Amino acid sequence: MTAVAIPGLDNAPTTHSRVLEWVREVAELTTPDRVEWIDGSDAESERINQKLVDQGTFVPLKSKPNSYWAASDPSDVARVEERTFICSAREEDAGPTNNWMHPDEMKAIMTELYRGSMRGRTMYVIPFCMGPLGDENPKLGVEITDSEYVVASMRVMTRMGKKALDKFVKEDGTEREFVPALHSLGAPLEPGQEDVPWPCNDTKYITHFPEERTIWSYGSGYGGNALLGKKCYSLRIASVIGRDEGWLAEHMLILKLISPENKVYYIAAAFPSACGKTNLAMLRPTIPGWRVETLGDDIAWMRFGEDGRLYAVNPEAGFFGVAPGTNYKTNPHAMETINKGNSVFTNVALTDDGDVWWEEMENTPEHATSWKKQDWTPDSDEKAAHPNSRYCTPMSQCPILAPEWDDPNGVPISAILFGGRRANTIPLVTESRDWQHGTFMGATLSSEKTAAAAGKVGEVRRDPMAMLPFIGYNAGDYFQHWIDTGKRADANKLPKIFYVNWFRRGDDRRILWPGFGENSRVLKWIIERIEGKAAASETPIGWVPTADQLDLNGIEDTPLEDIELALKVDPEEWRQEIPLIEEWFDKIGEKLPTSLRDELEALKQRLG
Ligand code: GTP
Ligand code: SPV
Ligand code: MN
Repeated sequence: MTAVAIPGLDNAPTTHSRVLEWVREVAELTTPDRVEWIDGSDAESERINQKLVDQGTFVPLKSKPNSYWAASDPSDVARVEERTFICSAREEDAGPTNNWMHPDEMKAIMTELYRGSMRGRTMYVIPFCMGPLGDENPKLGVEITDSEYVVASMRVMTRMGKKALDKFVKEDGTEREFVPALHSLGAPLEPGQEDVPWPCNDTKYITHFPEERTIWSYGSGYGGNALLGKKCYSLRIASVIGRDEGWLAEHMLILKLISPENKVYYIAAAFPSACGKTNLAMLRPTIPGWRVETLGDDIAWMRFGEDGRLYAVNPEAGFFGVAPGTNYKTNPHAMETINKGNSVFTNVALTDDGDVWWEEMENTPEHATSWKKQDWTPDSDEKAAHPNSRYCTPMSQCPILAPEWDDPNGVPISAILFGGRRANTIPLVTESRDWQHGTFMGATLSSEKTAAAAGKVGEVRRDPMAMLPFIGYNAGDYFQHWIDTGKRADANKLPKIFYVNWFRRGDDRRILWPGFGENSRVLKWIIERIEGKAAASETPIGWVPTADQLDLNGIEDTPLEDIELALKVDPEEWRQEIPLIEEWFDKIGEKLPTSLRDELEALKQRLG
């Protein structure tokens, strides 16, 4: 085969042979006009941001330094679960919850899509590292993309560029493994053709080859579809690696809770997309003396340390947070983080004075440009910001960032929370009886669908461990992996598992629990349960506090009846839940661990 001369292709700042081979292979297939190797420098970032401004993708904000507004194509606003595939060699390894196609068949289809797909564009090669660079075994990747927006976002969300590439070849010359992650917008430009601000393609594929640990993404420029270090690598591929190596890759925030006595506890919590991880991770406690620091808001990798405790690391370096609902009252720390600048805002509204705005933020403007680039006023019928609009901002700017956030050893987890968005049935907080029962809680987690993925919002679906769209293998095997994890440590060293629901509603649809900073009252109860200090009531579903067993001192504007309703365990509602759990377990099929069937039977018995 004759080598094609593509400017930049030969400027590789690495000797890593597989990187060089793969980049050449992709360049020859996608035929970009030029190749750029991303070093992560400030000068490079300025140049790429300027290109995004010139293309009309970015509008610089006047109110925040080095920050930009972007509006996506209205069809490209969220993850596309229907178009997301786990292409394991055997269908049963993808399991009943994933879309599957044979790798050969998928590669044949996608190779034809990629052929010439970068024509007229620049192909960027982004070396990146998920998790601390100081890890003795850093988790490396290379994303190839033809999107400048992806380059700018990966700079915020990951440790990337030269500092990551330096890890690819060890001092003794051996080459480390990395995850090749290929992304194309699928929007080639013919000579003379004018570009659009948000190129993408109606045909979309978000594809994972778990045995090869590779990712191929096509047609979307948005978030979890295109920033391949995030959901594709750190959850779908990492969950497979974790299964094989004995650790967990989870859709969890990591927070540090400091008691009035200065005792430190680390908590990990899994809530489905747009169900409160970022908000809990940056919580400002309303109870005196308690403090929270943040380590991560979306993903946790957890493995056992030498002391037998489970340690968590956040693989990311930025927050890709839901904008609507964020304000100085609900999440002041997120507001302070973004106000320091260096952020990208996608699908929020742009105010006339060059700032961003979204629903429920303070200072509603009299006029703004909506995410659809239309005139917007408070009287408009449409929302100013898309419900899944996002800010992309560096973690390092968070005012309550825990100093140990970049520690390769991670932090020892005392409690794991599972939570969903349920209008009924699920009480504010429930303590599991033990790890197996906690795994049952996670495996049967349910939530109303949100705008974070394309499709109908509001439908209740099972979202096991908040990982339904992110488990890279058979969900039954994943549950077994959780059960096995609990057997690998002393029960007293394992995190205790709790189930929370901030979203229970009264008859008039009002949310019963005030949430946000007030969730610190629930965290306090959880810690005091671990310490053996707080009281709880035994119920058929686990240990649940009554209102007088929670610290409600100084809680404002919330009637006691509402709190009692939020805490209520209604056996009738639970009896209605049982067939839904049975249906779900039937869907998982023969790989469902028998221990989880036993838990279901035991729950039925206790409900009578
Ligand atoms: P992803 O980034 O999609 O994974 O979402 P997330 O889990 O980080 O959710 P996030 O914290 O961004 O919250 C999503 C929405 O839930 C926002 O609109 C919040 O305002 C709302 N929310 C978060 N916490 C609470 C809470 O305690 N109570 C209520 N009522 N709403 C909340
Ligand atoms: C989620 O949907 O859970 C997110 C946003 O955190 S995305 O990066 O699009 O996956
Ligand atoms: Mn998420």
